[in-house]
Amino acid sequence: QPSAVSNTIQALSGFAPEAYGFNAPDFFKKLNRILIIACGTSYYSGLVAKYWIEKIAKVHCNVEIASEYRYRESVPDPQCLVVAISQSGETADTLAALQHAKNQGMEMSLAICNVATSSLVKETEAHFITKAGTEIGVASTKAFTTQLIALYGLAVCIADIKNRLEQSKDYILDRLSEIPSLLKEVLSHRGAIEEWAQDFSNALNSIYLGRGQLYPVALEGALKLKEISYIHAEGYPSGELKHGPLALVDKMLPVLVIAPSNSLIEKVKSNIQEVKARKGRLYVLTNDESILESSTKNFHVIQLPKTHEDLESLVYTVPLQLLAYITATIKGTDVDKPRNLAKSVTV
Ligand code: F1P
Repeated sequence: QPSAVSNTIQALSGFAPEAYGFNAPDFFKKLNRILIIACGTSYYSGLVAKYWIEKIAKVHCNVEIASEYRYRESVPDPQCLVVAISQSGETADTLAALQHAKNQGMEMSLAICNVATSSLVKETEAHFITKAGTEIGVASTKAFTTQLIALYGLAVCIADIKNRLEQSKDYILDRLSEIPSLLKEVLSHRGAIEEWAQDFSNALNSIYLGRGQLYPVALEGALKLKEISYIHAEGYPSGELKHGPLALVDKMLPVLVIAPSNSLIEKVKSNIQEVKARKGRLYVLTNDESILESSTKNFHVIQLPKTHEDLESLVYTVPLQLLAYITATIKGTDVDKPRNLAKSVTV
């Protein structure tokens, strides 16, 4: 992960539009909306990107599941940039959704893809190739984090061209460049994650909670656990807990909470209390001192490094991938080739 992320940061070329294949910054100047289409893990990276594109570039952004979007009518907008995200670039639903967007009059398209020779790259006007290297496993891991880097870079790049950047590009790049070493630090928590994995491997169901851009990270963490360990896991926005999922919480249910000390932390703390009051087994990833202090037998806490709020999705993804990996290893499932799944779904 650290080297794949580092290589992808380098490929951003300091947030230059050329890194995305756009020679003329005019392309970015005139766009007023972004439509992201993708499936599975790539869809979740798109959901994180919506936070960045709207916050940093201040451009409207819709994120659509490609397998749904391809069959419905949307309002054509010639100034909309269609961003298709795919590790393989061969996912049939994503290719069909791209074609569908073009048929509806949306001609500007960008691929965020890991394979330069893929059909998706051929069918888009511009592209950014992520540096995830060869993804051996069927379940995407490095593809997700490198897609996040590409999408964060896109938000910064558009904001810069539209004169909407609140800090200098150099400052933002320095901050982003710290991520690979933070990921190394995250990986050093393997011992604690192994203990969590022992508990998860005995569970039938689990819940993952996150708020803001960490909600899609909760979805992705839950998907990884489902894909490779076959344990049922659902990701929810923490605030949604009281609108239904709270009924599931009892002393048998592991509830994983992504709780960095950011602007939403007080809300997340009250969500943690809601679970605690119902005797749920809590597994909390945080860098908040007061949460660390309250760790008990049924309240497990791992301390992660601090980073800027905008980049927390990168730091909090990797422990979830590691948790899924170790849980699957304990269960003895094939982590590289899970049952019923294909590397790219081409039909
Ligand atoms: C999309 C995807 C993956 C998933 C599995 C099936 O692939 O849903 O996210 O892990 O491998 O395909 P892609 O379009 O990103 O290649």
